[in-house]
Amino acid sequence: MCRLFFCFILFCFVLILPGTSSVANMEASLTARDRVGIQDFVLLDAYTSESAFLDNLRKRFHENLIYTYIGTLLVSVNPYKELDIYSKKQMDIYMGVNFFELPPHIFALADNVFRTMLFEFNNHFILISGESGAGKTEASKKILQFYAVSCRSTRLLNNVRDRLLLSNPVLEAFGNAKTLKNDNSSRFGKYMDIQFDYQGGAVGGHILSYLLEKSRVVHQNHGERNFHIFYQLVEGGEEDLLRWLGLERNCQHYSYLVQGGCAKVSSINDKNDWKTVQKALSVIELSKSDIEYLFGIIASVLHLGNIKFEADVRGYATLSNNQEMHWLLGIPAQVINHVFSPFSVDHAVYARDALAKAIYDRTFNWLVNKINESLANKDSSRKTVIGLLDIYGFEVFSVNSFEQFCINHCNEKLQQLFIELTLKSEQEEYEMEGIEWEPVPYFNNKIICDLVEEKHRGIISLLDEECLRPGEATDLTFLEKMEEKIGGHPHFVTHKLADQKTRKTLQRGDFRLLHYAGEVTYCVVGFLDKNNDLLYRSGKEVMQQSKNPIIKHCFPSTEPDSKKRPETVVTQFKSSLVGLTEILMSKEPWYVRCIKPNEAKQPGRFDDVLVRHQVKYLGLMEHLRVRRAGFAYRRKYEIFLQRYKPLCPDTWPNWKGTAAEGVQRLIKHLGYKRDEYKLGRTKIFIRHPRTLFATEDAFQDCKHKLGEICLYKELQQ
Ligand code: AD9
Ligand code: MG
Repeated sequence: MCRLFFCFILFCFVLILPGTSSVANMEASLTARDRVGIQDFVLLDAYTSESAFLDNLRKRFHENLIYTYIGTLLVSVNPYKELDIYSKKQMDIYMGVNFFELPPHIFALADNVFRTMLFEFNNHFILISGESGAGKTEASKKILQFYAVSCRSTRLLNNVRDRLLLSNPVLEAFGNAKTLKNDNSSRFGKYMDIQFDYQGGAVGGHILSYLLEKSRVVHQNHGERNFHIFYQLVEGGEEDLLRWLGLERNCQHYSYLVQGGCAKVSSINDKNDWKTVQKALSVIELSKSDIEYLFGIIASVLHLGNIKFEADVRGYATLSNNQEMHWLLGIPAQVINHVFSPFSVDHAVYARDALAKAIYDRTFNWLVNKINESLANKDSSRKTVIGLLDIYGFEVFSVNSFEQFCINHCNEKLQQLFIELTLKSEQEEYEMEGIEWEPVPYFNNKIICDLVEEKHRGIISLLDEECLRPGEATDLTFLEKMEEKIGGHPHFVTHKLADQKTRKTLQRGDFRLLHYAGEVTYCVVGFLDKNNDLLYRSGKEVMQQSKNPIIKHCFPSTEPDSKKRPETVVTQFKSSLVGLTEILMSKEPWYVRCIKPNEAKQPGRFDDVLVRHQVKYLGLMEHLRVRRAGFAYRRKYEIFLQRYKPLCPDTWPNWKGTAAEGVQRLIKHLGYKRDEYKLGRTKIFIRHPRTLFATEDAFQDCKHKLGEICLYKELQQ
């Protein structure tokens, strides 16, 4: 326990000691600091200089040292190539070793979160952020793999471990896709709790998913793909299976797969991935029939996309026969016909796409629930959790729509949380504790969050209002409403409101938001439609008649929306983000900030302008300044005194006065220098690690002297 405590304290600091890993050897052998840079920005001499920060990051990147600390925050630069630093051997090296002893690594962070959780017996989360393609999903997988190897193992626990690990390829197959930014881009947000027992065994898990980008099912931009699973099935599915599903082994045959013009991607092996997913599906306890029904649905979506309509003599849509889909969904052909028959051809295409999106989206949620059932911890004993948050990163395309608006707002909210927890609350704590403090200025993006989500006049409210006026409102009236209500906002501009120079860069149907991470121009077309997300009642009713149990489950006949208007997409998303923030705020935070070194996804290229921009908007310089100027360690007087009181005859074995007075007496006895510490209202703040190291060393010595009895007593307390 003492060892753990010591580890924890040391973790709060950073020292450079010679390492032993291969990364460590690499760093050690390159003694010239000039060459490999510094492994913690806190130790950088010119710590206020952005150029020095960038130089350090670049130097390390070119030496394949992709990780650097700012105190306990880990900065990670995507190497865009496989590095030999994630092997089992590397995991062993980082396991149970103090944070400062080895070069920065995602494993070091994972290990320390784990040990802090065990020691303090409380809940933690790791927030992994960065823009699309920066390496968030890879980082979260490395952390999970580290826990899978490092945590206590028994046969039972190994089952949980395997399920946790294999939930990843399944969710990636169904929820990730190739975009222009990233060949394996997450198109949903994922928060995963890993639950540990008090001995550190992984006993269960739970996943929350956020807003899947379902429009991708029916439409992909040029250079992008649909969700991986479709291509995996068509490319990798066994002959028998494809025959049964009525599918051809040719992606070009399916209109939902060819719009982006890149069904084949060199970095993706759909055939192999299919095998991985098959294996994973069985480990997460999907039954053989579940799997058959699941792929029946995936195939039906492809068939649905190929339905063509013709106008009959009265102008109503009629559809060509599509036998496979009918029986895969277990719904008679004439009943499906009925869904589209009262519409015009255009309208029928719209209804068809809405149905395909709904089917896929609900099946995805069904899958997440299934995974959760298999991860559920049956034992009710108290447990602690480490949460991993890996969401879709900030993204800007040449045309940005409702989906980017939601994704970027989600990133804005997480940046706000980061600011709240690090820059704001840290500085507020000094103020609250009465510690003299030169405030570090920082940009607070609350103004942008408010612009989007403020009641009555935020963009979300205005959008919802327009969605309440069917028939009257259009995307353009929504734009006008925004111009009217938030026209003067410094982070909002449209063609009409812009000055002459800016106007040239905007179309009439655009609005531009100045996000924390940069400007994004959104095309307003489709906002109302996507936010309303109408699924025709007839479509829903027909799905309820399905013989496919997954579909039946996903379209229950008792849906609460029959009378009440369902919440709009953006409002649901907004509430789920509030829920997420609450989950996170109740836990101890740790951060991984991922940086994308170039837009070309190439190894060895470090684009200064691009990286500088990310360093800026991720708030890394401000974070560094607060870390540098602040105090590395703080503890409540009671806790500090409790541990170190044996070091002073006045406080040992019992101190009669207040804890604050006891601590004063104690540190006087220990000879703390005046500038090394500050006494707050409820806590002692210690500036440098070395001061506390010395105290901890003295404590360990003293403990030996006092012998086992003392140790025993302490453990009992
Ligand atoms: V998005 O917001 O989901 O679009 P991410 O998740 O930030 O994005 P991802 O982790 O998917 O990005 O990384 C993109 C690609 O970069 C991966 O597919 C890898 O090819 C590459 N990458 C990222 N991190 C590493 C790494 N540590 N080592 C090697 C990496 N390659
Ligand atoms: Mg991702």
